[in-house]
Amino acid sequence: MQRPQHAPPATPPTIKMSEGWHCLHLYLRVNQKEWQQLADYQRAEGLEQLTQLLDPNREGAPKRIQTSVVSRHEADLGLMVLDPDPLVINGIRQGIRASRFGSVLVPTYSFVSITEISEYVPSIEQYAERLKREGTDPSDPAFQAKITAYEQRLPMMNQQRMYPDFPPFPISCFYPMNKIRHPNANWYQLPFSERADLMAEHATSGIKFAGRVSQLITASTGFDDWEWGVTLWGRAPEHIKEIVYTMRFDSASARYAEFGPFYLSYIMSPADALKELRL
Ligand code: 76R
Repeated sequence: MQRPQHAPPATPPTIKMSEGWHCLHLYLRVNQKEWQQLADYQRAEGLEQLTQLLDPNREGAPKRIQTSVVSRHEADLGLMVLDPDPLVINGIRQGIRASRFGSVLVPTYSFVSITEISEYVPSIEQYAERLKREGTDPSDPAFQAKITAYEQRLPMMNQQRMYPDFPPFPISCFYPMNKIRHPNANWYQLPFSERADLMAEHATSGIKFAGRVSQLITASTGFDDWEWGVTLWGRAPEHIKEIVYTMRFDSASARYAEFGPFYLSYIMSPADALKELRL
């Protein structure tokens, strides 16, 4: 039988994506009153359950899970969880709720997103075009050297965007952001070429922080109230302030970006984080 022209593709319905991972940022606050009501043996049990649940090396753990201790008062514990299966991620949230600490660790903020490769990451051809536009002569050996270096870097960079590893940095900063749709500054009405130029300026400004800050942009249009989640990891705290401040001057941010709340946190093992929380 002939398929009607607009039939959807014949792939089975699924909650997994064809590529990339689901991501959850989850922030929890200690309810001191609930904790005080637990007997010693219940506290010990809660600690044991949580240490086990959040252990990145346990069997069935999400592909990535990072624990941190949050600075601002809205939360005490921060979790960042990534996995191809959103129910494995949900298992962390439900596992906490169903544990002895279910009413002790109360979620106060969360952010749902997915990994992606931005449409503004230049292909090799676009990169070559940009070099030419910026005045590098294709007959100059430096031109070919840059192309070759980019060809080698791109697959690794794309792998890191879709299936990220956590960098070995002790500070994490998370915030959600949008590109605005204001009558006088509407990102979504700019032609692609203009947006690509603005994002190229943004990338050039960001690259200066290599080695001090590592970033992961996860997409949340349709998944959460903001369009992206920005996760930054810093080698030291001052780099976080500096990158966010500096990048506000990029035209893409200065004119078009708006930001939500910032959650700064200190990365620790689950056991150390729970100890820091005095649980
Ligand atoms: O990934 C890459 O390196 C390619 C270039 C690049 C893209 C496509 C890039 C580089 N970013 C890209 C996309 Mn970014 N980024 C932010 C923020 O605080 C702000 O002003 C905004 C929050 C920071 C701090 C940051 C850092 N970037 C994006 C997008 C998606 C746009 C889309 O797809 O529509 C957003 C929302 C966004 C926001 N960016 C870099 C950085 C840094 C540090 C870099 C350089 C990374 C490097 O070392 O290569």
